[in-house]
Amino acid sequence: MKCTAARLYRYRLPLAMPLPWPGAPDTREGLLLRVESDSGRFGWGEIAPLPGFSRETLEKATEDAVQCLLCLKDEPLDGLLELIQEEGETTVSPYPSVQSGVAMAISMAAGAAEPKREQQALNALLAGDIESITADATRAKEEGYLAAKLKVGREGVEADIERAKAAAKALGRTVALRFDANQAWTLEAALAFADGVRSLVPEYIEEPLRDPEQLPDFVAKCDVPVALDESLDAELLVALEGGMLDDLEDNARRGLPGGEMGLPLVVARYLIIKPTLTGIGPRALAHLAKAHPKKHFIVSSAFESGVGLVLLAAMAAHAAPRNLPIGLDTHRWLAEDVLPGPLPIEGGAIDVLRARALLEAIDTSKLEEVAGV
Ligand code: OSB
Ligand code: MG
Repeated sequence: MKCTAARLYRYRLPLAMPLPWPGAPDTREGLLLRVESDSGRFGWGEIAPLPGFSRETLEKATEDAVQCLLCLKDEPLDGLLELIQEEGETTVSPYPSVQSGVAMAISMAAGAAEPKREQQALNALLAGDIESITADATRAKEEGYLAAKLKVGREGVEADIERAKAAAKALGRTVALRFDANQAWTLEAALAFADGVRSLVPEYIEEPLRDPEQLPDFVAKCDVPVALDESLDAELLVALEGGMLDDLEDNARRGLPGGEMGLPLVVARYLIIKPTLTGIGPRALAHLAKAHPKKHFIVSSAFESGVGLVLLAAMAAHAAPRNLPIGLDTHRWLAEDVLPGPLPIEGGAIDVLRARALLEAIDTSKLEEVAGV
């Protein structure tokens, strides 16, 4: 099986509401990659650096992705897959957004990243004041969501504890409650929050600390599980792929010096995987999840288009052994989409097979082609 054609398209989508950080762009722009194989299969990838989060700009990613097209043409897909798997996605491009987009397109075209379940559970995002939290949490519970994630860290700790209690009350006992503090707190503030929400038995707190190197202290002093997001950068993931975690754990257990940088990785039970920002593809994630059965890997979006969201759901359903709810709720920000229909989300889960079928029906004549081979 070889790659017979590869095309890059650019999209620009209006937003239903402003992206939630200062200085964010007012439309979402990115690239879609479509590769075809001589077996008649095709694969999609999305390349959409997120301004304010990605180091690469869309212009840089575009230049690089165009170079990638030239390398794909007429190459055997198996060889490309092997290259990505053995040497890591960094062989493809220096940019995470390009790495994950190319890895997704190739593995889909090769049939090497097939979903292992039909339904992928999702997590609902909660933000805002107590009134909107209560309304959104009530709806999430009614719709059948199994997890909801409350954004915290923007107001005082006491206010956040009240917001958390309101969320927990509306969610009841059957919906897992997660928190994301986006590195807002000092160790003291984080411990105060954890103490205030202990009785709610949260599933985890994502990035509680301004200084993630203090995560081992946090974990030593409280029993709320921790998730890494911002501090799980591409380099740390590559190290994880290289089997570093075992060495780190071993050193930590024996009190040996060195490797402190990786200690957050040792103490975190949950790892939030944003492929667009970290460059990981479906095969590498499957490999990681297999090698680290005690960690929970949670695929999460970074405001991709519907195509990217479908691919992320498929990636989770391929690679994550447990159907832990994943973070795709960013689709609420899109006022329009490149997909020919709405995402098949029902009962707090996305139907991965119907979602992938949407990719088959994309009308490429309506997309702006940037390059093709
Ligand atoms: O705050 O975790 C964040 C998306 C892009 C950049 C930062 C973040 C996010 C999300 C994605 O919150 C959705 C999720 O993780 O559930
Ligand atoms: Mg986060």
